[in-house]
Amino acid sequence: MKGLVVRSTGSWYDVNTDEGQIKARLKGKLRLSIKDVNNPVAVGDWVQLAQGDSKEWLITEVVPRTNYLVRKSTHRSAQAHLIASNLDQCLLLATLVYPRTSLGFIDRFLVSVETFRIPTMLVINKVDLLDEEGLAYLQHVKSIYESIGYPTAEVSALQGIELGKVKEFLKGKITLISGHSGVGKSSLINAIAPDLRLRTGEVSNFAQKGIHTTTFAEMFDLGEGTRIIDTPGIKELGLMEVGEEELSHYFPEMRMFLNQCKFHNCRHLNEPDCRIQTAVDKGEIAPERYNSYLSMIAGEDNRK
Ligand SMILES: Nc1nc2c(ncn2[C@@H]2O[C@H](COP(=O)(O)OP(=O)(O)OP(=O)(O)O)[C@@H](O)[C@H]2O)c(=O)[nH]1
Ligand SMILES: [Mg+2]
Ligand SMILES: [Zn+2]
Repeated sequence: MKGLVVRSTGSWYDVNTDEGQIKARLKGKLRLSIKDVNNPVAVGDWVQLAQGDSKEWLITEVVPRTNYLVRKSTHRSAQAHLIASNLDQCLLLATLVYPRTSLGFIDRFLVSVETFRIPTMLVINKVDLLDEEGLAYLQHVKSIYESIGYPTAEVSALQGIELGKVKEFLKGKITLISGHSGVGKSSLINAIAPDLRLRTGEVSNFAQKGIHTTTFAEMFDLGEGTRIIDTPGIKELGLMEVGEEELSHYFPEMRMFLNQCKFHNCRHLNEPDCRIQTAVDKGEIAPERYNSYLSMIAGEDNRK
């Protein structure tokens, strides 16, 4: 029997099958399909199931994935955790305040999705909290990402502001909702599908960070082919398989200039006649984006 994993706790899995939803465990040692990832099965995986000796359901095999996203397990750890797989698209939820999402984090996320060319919308939540200065910065952030092809939306999940654009984006697709803890992922899903009544948590006043209210990824079926995956907040994102020489391919605004540098192996740092550096000087590439590129090359600890 085949099924779709809709929830994973690490020790057991909720799997949707033709015979309804079942709970399953992993069969003995399931081969790890991706190197350096510590969970063999994730939400969104299609799996083969068989019944064990005491009739319990066992996952015996994972159907090859079309794509997946990973995050680092802990600080400086080489190990990574599979977030979800077989996605049609992603919605990155960010906030400019309470908590603040850095552009560096947004850019790391976008590089991750670009490695599989997963269409992604950037949604800025909690716009109700922004003062005049904050709203001006919001417009700046929006224009950076809109100009390089990412659709954006500015919303308030709490006050139900501007959710139409988000609903339209989600329609008929499997969408992963990701972002730091406390940005309002579960709140946004509740605003769109109130019947789900997902648990939401406070943002700590002291650290201005979320408290990891959602602890396991879970896929919800909203009907008519619309499925969304709520996930625990991520602290760090691993760029597992991205080498220095290919990083610029995952910056859409750099792609079109790539064969115009003097050296074909140009890293776009200090090399002479580099079209990317020229583009930054001419304002064709946002300095914020180029800075993110530089810190990813430097491997700096700016993942938060
Ligand atoms: N002011 C304001 N607060 C919001 C908004 N959306 C969510 N919040 C609040 O932000 C806090 C965190 O919301 P959650 O939905 O739990 O955040 P989350 O991203 O799911 O967090 P994790 O599950 O920990 O990853 C809650 O107190 C929400 O009420 C908004 O649009 N405006
Ligand atoms: Mg949550
Ligand atoms: Zn160059």
